[in-house]
Amino acid sequence: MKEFSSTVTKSILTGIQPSGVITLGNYIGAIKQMVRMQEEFKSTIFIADMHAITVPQDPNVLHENIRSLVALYIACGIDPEKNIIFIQSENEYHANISWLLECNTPFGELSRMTQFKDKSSKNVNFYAGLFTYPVLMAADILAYDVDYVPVGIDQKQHVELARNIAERFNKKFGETFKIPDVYITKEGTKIMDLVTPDKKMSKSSDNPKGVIRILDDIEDIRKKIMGATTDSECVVCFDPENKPGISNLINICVAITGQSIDQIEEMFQGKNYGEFKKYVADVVVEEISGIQKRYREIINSSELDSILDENIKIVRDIARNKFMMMKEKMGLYK
Ligand code: ATP
Ligand code: LTN
Repeated sequence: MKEFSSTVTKSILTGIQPSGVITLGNYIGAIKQMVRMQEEFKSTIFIADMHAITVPQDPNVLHENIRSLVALYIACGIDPEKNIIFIQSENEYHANISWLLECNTPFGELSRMTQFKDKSSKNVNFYAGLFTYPVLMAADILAYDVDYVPVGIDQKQHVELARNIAERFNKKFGETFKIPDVYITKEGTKIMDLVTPDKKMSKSSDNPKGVIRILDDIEDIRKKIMGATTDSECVVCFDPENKPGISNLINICVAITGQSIDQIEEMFQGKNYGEFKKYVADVVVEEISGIQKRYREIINSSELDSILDENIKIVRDIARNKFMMMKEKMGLYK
């Protein structure tokens, strides 16, 4: 059993889809934040592989990505001693809970999910799972009675849905779930695509030049940053509306170095964009090189398997209890 320090009382849970190698955006917006929070919270972090199959995946690539993501979590600083790390599909109770919740989720409420509207508009041949996916996300969260769900702003609506589902269920069937709060990363940490800085940097993007993946070749990372879209002004100042490219690079620096926006603007007063980009590339490359080195040490180790084997037992028990409780309250046979 994981030993948490006695001062740690509140809990957090988050998941990332293994829909590709994680990006600098996922690292800054989600993982780095979990690393910070692991000192203060009972932390659970999982690989949302059942969410990844809501859009078509190549089975071999998906399989690789799942293990790789576990190793990346650890390489990025998620401490297996302080976190329960597991793979969602290894705990079948998530899907079981999700079905019971689906039968208590109004169709209209799901139709309002903006991520569904976005993703379904890109492809006419989408599947039912893409529509019901936020309910599975609610199940992931509600199974564990967590206090906070740290996610980027794009996931806020889904956590709010989980709260609504839990409140409605509690009212209808009696107290069953803790109502979780969304924990949003700081405003500045939404990392944008380097080529089209009005779009968020995303794992599943089809423009490789705009996206930095944590396992990219180090020289390619440098090139991508040096080639990032900027503007014609040549002034390093934070203005997301009029200077989205430069503001995005400033955000990246702030997140990695811990400097303030003012400090960065001051450092580059009177300097050109080439010098600024070189600095950004240096800090990013230094951070990512360390992660890649740790990743190579972990990816094939048996330690990874032991961690997963130990953790799945813990989370299956917790989720199973919640499922049995729900079954009983809903009048299902048990
Ligand atoms: P996909 O392209 O498959 O939708 P994604 O890159 O958007 O993937 P998710 O798996 O949806 O990433 O998100 C994992 C976590 O990373 C979430 O908490 C999300 O809010 C956060 N995140 C994703 N992209 C960014 C970004 N560009 N900046 C900051 N946080 C991000
Ligand atoms: N839907 C999220 C990943 C995710 C998640 C969760 C995050 C699945 N289940 C539960 C927090 C809590 C995404 O696409 N980023």
